[in-house]
Amino acid sequence: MIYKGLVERYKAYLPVTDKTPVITLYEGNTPLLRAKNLEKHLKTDFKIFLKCEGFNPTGSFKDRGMTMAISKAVEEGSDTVICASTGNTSASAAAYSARAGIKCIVLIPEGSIALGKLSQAMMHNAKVIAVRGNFDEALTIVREISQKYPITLVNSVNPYRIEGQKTASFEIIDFLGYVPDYHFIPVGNAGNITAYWKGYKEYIQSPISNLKSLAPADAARRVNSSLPKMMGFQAKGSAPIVNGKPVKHPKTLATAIKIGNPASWKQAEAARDESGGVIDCVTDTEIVNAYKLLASLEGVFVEPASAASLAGMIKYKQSGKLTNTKNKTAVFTLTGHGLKDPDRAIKSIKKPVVVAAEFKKVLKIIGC
Ligand code: AN7
Repeated sequence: MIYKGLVERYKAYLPVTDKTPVITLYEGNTPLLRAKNLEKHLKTDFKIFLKCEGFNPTGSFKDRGMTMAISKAVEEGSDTVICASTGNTSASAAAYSARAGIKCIVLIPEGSIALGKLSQAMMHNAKVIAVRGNFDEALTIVREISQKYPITLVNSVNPYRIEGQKTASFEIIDFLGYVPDYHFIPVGNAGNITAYWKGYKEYIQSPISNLKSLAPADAARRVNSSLPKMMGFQAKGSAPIVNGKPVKHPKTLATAIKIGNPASWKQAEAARDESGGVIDCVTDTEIVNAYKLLASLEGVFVEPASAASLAGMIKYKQSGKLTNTKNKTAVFTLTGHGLKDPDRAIKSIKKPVVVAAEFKKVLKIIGC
């Protein structure tokens, strides 16, 4: 069957009807890649799978939530949407709004979003407003605007965003045919960890999911025993959930997760506690290390925030906190594409060698 986007594929699990005007760029259906080079390099018993969300139409997982949020906004008669964003939400909202033919307003923290994301929002013709402040302040403003004016908020506090994003868990189960043991994921505003956890819980109870090993009658048992441990990782300078209090001036080079007061804080803690997982943090150095490993060992170029998931696993392994990993499956959500933030990539690697355009000089550099 020709793939027509995640709403079409998973409509039985989503709050849509035949009348919903589905706005889609055929998002979802992203690769779940086994990462054997990484397994070998890290000397781990884990079977590592990478959920490559950078392969979505605008280059991040946000498209899953945005197809739902924009479709529902149109269904409800809205002609304008608004969001605050560290970049990816704005790129996605702008693209889906363009496709729907509605207006899109985005507030971004000035100077703190990657260039690729800013260029997307602008190219898709959103009204881009850079505020002299951080993401959390921008979110407060757009929340207030959406309460006072007929403008639909499409940040992940919009429940349709979570509904769309939960389909990533469905795809993982459908692909593997079983539920993974661990799920590692970056945490910023905490919508995605909330969505994955909701998705896992709902899907294992579904009689039509592709769960080969689970008879429907056993579903209740599996809810308690076999859901993955949700392992969320914030950046150390922006780790409010780990610190137990909001961070006023969040810092990290992973600008996507530079968030000091996550909207879905409570839901993220619930995912952690119900699953027996953790929410912890990783340093920028650890993030960049994992970022380079993914690109150099697996051919998967992600943006820095995405690498927080792998950085977290490496940190836990090194500190001896991950035991009994033999034959266990760990899925890593790689949330956004590396091309979103080329500046960071160029800062993280050796510059190309420059030589004269001469055969012999080039040969010498190659070492022939
Ligand atoms: C690449 O775009 O919040 O914990 O405004 O872009 O669900 O917030 C982006 C978040 C991880 C964190 N990785 O996800 C925004 C925004 C990437 C991201 C996250 C984001 P949440």
